[in-house]
Amino acid sequence: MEQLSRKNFPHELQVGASAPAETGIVHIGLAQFHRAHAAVATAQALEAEPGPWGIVGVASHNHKIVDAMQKQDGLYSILQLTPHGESVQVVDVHRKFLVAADDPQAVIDAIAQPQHKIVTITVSEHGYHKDPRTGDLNLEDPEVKDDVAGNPPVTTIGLIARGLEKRFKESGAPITILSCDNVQSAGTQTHMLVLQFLKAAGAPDELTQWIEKSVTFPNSMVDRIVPGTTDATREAVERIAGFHDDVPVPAEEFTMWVIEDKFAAGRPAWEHATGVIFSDEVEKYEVVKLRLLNGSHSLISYLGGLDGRDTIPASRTQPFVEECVRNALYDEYLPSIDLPHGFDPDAYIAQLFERWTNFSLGDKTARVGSDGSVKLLQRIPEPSIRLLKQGIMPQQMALTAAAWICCVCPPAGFAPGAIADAMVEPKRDALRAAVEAAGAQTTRDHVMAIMRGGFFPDDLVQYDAFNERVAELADIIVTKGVRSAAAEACRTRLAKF
Ligand code: CS2
Repeated sequence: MEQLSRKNFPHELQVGASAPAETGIVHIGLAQFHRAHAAVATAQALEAEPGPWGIVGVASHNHKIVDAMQKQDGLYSILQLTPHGESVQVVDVHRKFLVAADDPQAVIDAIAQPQHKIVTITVSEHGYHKDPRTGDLNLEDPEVKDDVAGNPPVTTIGLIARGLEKRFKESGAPITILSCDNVQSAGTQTHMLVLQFLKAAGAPDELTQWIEKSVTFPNSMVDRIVPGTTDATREAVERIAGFHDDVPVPAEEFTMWVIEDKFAAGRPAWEHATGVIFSDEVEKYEVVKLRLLNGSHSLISYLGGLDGRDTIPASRTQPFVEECVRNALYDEYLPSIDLPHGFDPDAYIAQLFERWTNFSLGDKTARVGSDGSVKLLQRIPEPSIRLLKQGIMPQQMALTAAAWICCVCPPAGFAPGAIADAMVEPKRDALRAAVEAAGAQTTRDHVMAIMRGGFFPDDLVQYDAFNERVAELADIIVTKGVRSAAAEACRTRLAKF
């Protein structure tokens, strides 16, 4: 079957308009999420209002997507999977491609070029190199250390800081850095991390003053469930659209992007795109999404992983999982959130359950359960601390932590199964090392070594009762199974400690 390219561009399937040759956006992190989210919104914005908003797509390491998109003249498709059918759309907004690991200088140069007005980022939570205990830039991380020392940067924060440094020296033209990751106050955080990087690197005050004056870091909340591409995705695209695409992106229909309108040098007319809201309450929307959607997603994935459920819908439809998730939502997450004006939490939660029940999308339990060590930091500490302060045990937050530990660093003698084994966890070795260093023999000691091992914020693990509860629930998982641990967490909901 013929491969997708400009020669056979199926215009009837195009979403929005094509970008011009002129690039105005540098995007770092070319994997699934950006291509189903901000890239689509940009195509729709360009249809409503043409502008110089072609995208330079920067992959962090992976050549696969860059090579395929170049072969396809920048085109790729989105396979939208809904309970009422499938459809294919073609996106045409990427005009140049780079791989940061091969040529970091080219990325720095692109950030410095005055024609580029926005840098967007989707590098996932672990791309920010934060210290889990304090939330600051982790200056002990070897990659951060190297970047700060002046080597060609390998971290995203290093690339951005060096790009801004060059821009300041050359043109001083204003620019916007827009993080689109699941990080709370993502813009504010990126701003802080860039400044911490530059301070550690001994940057002059003039540079930081220029950043304060000419660079903006809007917060934004991004939402669309986008599973990984498989052969089945490629086959479905061939069947529906009649072309071969090496790198299609499967996605749900729902899409939402709430953005703070704080752009230093203009932006595409994103307000015309589906699901985009410009708001002054972005941080509230971020918290809503990070806790209600992402936090619950983690719980669904770890309970489901331990229960042998391969997909999110297969897990979420188990009554014991649903009960835990409802308790987590209504007892622990929702009361911790200052809701945006006019926001209807019941309608949002009802819609979440529908989205998690999308069997056609088939989002994998192992995908959502991956990178838990960085994701959970955005999800469970604050709601837990809020209840702990009131003397109430956040049972479902403790269950989330216990199930995560049992999946990715199982206590001796416990085999969590193939789904948990497939979860990618960058801290697997560090977790294991913490357990070994503590000489842990029992499940309790194993869990306590992790809880006290610097993987969670100090503000949370200072509550030893919480650590103990995580250990008790993990012990039940190991001895009696995940369903018993879930039942215990539900039985003791909102109990005082
Ligand atoms: C998921 C997210 O990976 C995860 O933990 O919760 O990728 C989720 O699918 C997206 O944030 C949806 O917008």
